[in-house]
Amino acid sequence: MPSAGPASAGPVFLGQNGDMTTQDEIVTCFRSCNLCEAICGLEIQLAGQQIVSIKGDKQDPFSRGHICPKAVALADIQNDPDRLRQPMRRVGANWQAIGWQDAFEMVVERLVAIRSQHGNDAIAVYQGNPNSHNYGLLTHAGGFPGLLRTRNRFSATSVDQSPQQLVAFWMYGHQLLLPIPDVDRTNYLLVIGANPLVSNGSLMTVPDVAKRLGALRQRGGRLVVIDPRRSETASEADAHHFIRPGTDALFLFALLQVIFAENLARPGRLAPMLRNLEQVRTALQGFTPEAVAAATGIAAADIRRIARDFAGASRAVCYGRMGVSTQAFGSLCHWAIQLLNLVTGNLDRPGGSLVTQPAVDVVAALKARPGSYGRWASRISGRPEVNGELPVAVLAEEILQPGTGQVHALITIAGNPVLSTPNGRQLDQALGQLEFMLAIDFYINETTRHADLILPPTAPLEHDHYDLVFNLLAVRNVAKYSPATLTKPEDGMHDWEILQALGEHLAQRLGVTAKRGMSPERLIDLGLRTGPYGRRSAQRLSLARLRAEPHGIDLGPLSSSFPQRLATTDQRIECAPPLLLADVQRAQALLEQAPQAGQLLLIGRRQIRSNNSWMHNFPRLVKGKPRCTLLVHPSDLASRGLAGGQSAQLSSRVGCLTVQLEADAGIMPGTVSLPHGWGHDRPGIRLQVAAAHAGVSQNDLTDDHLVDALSGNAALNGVPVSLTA
Ligand SMILES: Nc1nc2c(c(=O)[nH]1)N[C@H]1C(S)=C(S)[C@@H](COP(=O)(O)OP(=O)(O)OC[C@H]3O[C@@H](n4cnc5c(=O)[nH]c(N)nc54)[C@H](O)[C@@H]3O)O[C@H]1N2
Ligand SMILES: Nc1nc2c(c(=O)[nH]1)N[C@H]1C(S)=C(S)[C@@H](COP(=O)(O)OP(=O)(O)OC[C@H]3O[C@@H](n4cnc5c(=O)[nH]c(N)nc54)[C@H](O)[C@@H]3O)O[C@H]1N2
Ligand code: SF4
Ligand SMILES: [Mo]
Repeated sequence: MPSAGPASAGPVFLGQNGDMTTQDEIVTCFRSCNLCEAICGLEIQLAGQQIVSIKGDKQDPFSRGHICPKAVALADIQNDPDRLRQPMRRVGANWQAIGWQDAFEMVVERLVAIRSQHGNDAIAVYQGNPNSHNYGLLTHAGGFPGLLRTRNRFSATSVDQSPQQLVAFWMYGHQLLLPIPDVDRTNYLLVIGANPLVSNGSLMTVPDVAKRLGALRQRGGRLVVIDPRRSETASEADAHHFIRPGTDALFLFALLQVIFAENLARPGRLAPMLRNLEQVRTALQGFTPEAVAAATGIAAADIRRIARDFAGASRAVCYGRMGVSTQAFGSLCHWAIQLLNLVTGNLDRPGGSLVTQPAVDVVAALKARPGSYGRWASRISGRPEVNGELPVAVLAEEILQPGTGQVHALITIAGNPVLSTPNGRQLDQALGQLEFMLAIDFYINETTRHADLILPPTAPLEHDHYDLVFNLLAVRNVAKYSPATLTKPEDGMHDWEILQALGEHLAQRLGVTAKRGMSPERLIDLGLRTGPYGRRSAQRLSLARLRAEPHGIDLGPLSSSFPQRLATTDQRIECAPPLLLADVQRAQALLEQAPQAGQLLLIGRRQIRSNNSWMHNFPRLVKGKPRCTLLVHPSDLASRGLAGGQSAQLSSRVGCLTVQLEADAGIMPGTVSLPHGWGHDRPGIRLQVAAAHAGVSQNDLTDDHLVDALSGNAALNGVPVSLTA
């Protein structure tokens, strides 16, 4: 099994800048790392504008000095010769630098022309993962993209957590009322389809997760992991059970069935807040452990024991992420996870799962946007809109298939959908056919190489930061403001400034008034002052107050807040949202499908030195053995006459790849695993290091037709594949 690498890296000295002068005084700055959800505190030493070292900030009350090997890559991004620093316009196969004003005018001219010829929906927008990690992109997301008034809005949400938001909307009344596992106080953590020791937590901001899981076990708590691979997290658990990919809904339903049938349900103080729990009990009564054992691959006795232990624990929480989101039953899985926490009285209880109370109350700010479903549907496949977006699995067909409403132009903002969305090869081809494409990004990569124009924002250390999203998802209530570490280059623009300028140009052209918004910084100040720890509270938080606390502020553990925080009209929890209840039938059908002999199901795997698709251009993160390997169980290799170290053909309905095989007894027989985000060997990209460590793209095999039927979220896990010499 490939190792996860060190959980925390010591200080790293970054002496690769030849122009660093010894005369410069060393200055120490503090900020949060914004690369992943863990928001680790960093201590950065500078000599002038040169980064001397990046290490964990021991005084950050939340991350306590923890960092991972990616943190030092913030310096690599800063110094990367491939990173774009000025707008680039494509002329044939070449790129030409152009000025910002010319670029903005070109964008507006092209977009307005396409819109008047083909209508509003002819322009699609795709927003990638770093949007959530860059607060200016969030505070200014309404302006320019909003002015386009297109129904073809897409984002990485639909290759990620869309089912979780949909379930939260239906059960709790708001898509962002996401209960977070209280890992620091629980006594039983059931992890299903997540690998926090590598991902550092997701929809659970939990820096230093290894230490926190260690503490759980030290206080006598149990960690139980359900995963088709003995992941790094599973290796540290008290118990790990292999599960056949995509069958988790059955397993979770069986846990609920046991809890109901054995009268172990104890919703406690939640009882008066619940609507329609009885309907759930009735709908799930056929899912006994015995009924689901064969399909899931988990013995009935194990399922029964997990149900009893979970219900019997003084404080327990079930937590599921990518493995149960990006699969064909993502919404059912996340519904069942909420129900499990709820019926055992662990929802909204310390040591269970609780919604947070962040200093900038994003849920309150987005009160008018609680969520939505099916207000419109995609043109070709008829996939319903979820929270204002269509599933990105349909983007390629919306570009490729002619007709009224066809997409002719695309704007990508901090995204690389060619490598990150299902059937990426098809999207790659579709992008080549657009009339116009704009990318707001600082790399020429697999996606942006198709753009007519790339507008590069400042690099992470050149702008300030406040975590709007991850404070909302954190296992403690915390707040921290990170001022810019480095000076903004003279001709540089921040992401939010680019959006604002584009919005102003477009508004002017359309003859509408552009709202010149406040800067992100001022918006945060306002949010802090009017928020739960603001002027009407003891803490009196403001931006000035946070500036004076460079390591951040701890605002305490999560606390119970239901029914007050519930956003449903009657402040009750809907246990049986009708569309979820109806979808149980689909899971029922899964029960009857016996696993086919010899069939292989493809799943993904994250690696500590990767971050989705965009951090393979830094030598320190790609050095060592090639990591883009296909993990195969030795018995599956033997039955095909294959061996580890060889290469072989892996194919799915949509594509075929030559992959490097790696024998691994830690993967469930019948399952194979390939990491995503690789495949940097395409012509025209400008990522020298990544191209030399290209690997293959898992999403050339994932299938755009495989989605969770309810949410349209891509089923990136559990893709049927065949493996041949
Ligand atoms: N098969 C498979 N596919 C997956 C996944 C999986 O597990 N398996 N995971 C999915 C998940 S969870 C996610 S979130 C998606 C991610 O999908 P995407 O967001 O589409 O892909 P990223 O690799 O995160 O690409 C980020 C892009 O943003 C640029 N960028 C980085 N920082 C900034 C910034 O501050 N501003 C701007 N303007 N640009 C920036 C980078 O150069 C890069 O081009 O991938 C999904 N795809
Ligand atoms: N180092 C690193 N950290 C990251 C990222 C990264 O790319 N690299 N990406 C960030 C992002 S955008 C996100 S969304 C998070 C994701 O955070 P996680 O969800 O914790 O990360 P994954 O590694 O995708 O974990 C999914 C797990 O589900 C398992 N799995 C696959 N299919 C199934 C299934 O059908 N059932 C079950 N029960 N399990 C299954 C996989 O084996 C894997 O262990 O990580 C974030 N952190
Ligand atoms: S775990 Fe995430 S936030 Fe922490 S240092 Fe690594 S990339 Fe940055
Ligand atoms: Mo993600």
